[in-house]
Amino acid sequence: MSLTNVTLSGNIATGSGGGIWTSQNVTATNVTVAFNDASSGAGIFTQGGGGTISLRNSVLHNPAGVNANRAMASLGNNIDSDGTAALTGSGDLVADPQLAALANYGGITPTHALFAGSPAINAGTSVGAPATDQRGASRLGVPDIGAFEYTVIGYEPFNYAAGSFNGANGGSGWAAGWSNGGSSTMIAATGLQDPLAQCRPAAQPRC
Ligand SMILES: [Ca+2]
Repeated sequence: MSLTNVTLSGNIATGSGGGIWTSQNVTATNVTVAFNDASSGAGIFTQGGGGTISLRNSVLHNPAGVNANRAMASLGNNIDSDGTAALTGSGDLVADPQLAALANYGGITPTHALFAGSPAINAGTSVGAPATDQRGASRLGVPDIGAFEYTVIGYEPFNYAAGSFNGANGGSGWAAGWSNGGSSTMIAATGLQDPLAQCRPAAQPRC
């Protein structure tokens, strides 16, 4: 069985294998297996003598139990939050992936968004990774680990180089300037015109 861009979340098994129970080979690429529960192998349970689980760019985070009941094969760049899958591939991490709640973050199926600062961000491998995430959003730069690609929703602070601009209107003028240094704060000063200037005899005698 092959899984790509799949989230397996919140499943409960009374026995073993909350997220996946298998006795066959499984290859998981950019899969998130999270918050599942079972007495053995809350995330993934592999039947003894069964197949091999091969993980690439995948997240295992099932704090109600253990992520894996036995060691799994790594194709690189996974997060196994409790280390029970005993992954030894390049880029494998034992860390909290910092997953947001399962919800609709776009696309047609729920996903676990990544919080800013998640170690999954830009920590995957591009080798064998899909061009989009589970939602259909493009992978940005280095692929993230798991089924969700981190994207900033809204705006980010931005910097301007320091500068200024000036203009003139009816002789009174206006001026504005801005400063850099980590914010988008704009500082402006306006020189208001004299409202009676055009009514003065020299400019418009009949006003
Ligand atoms: Ca990325």
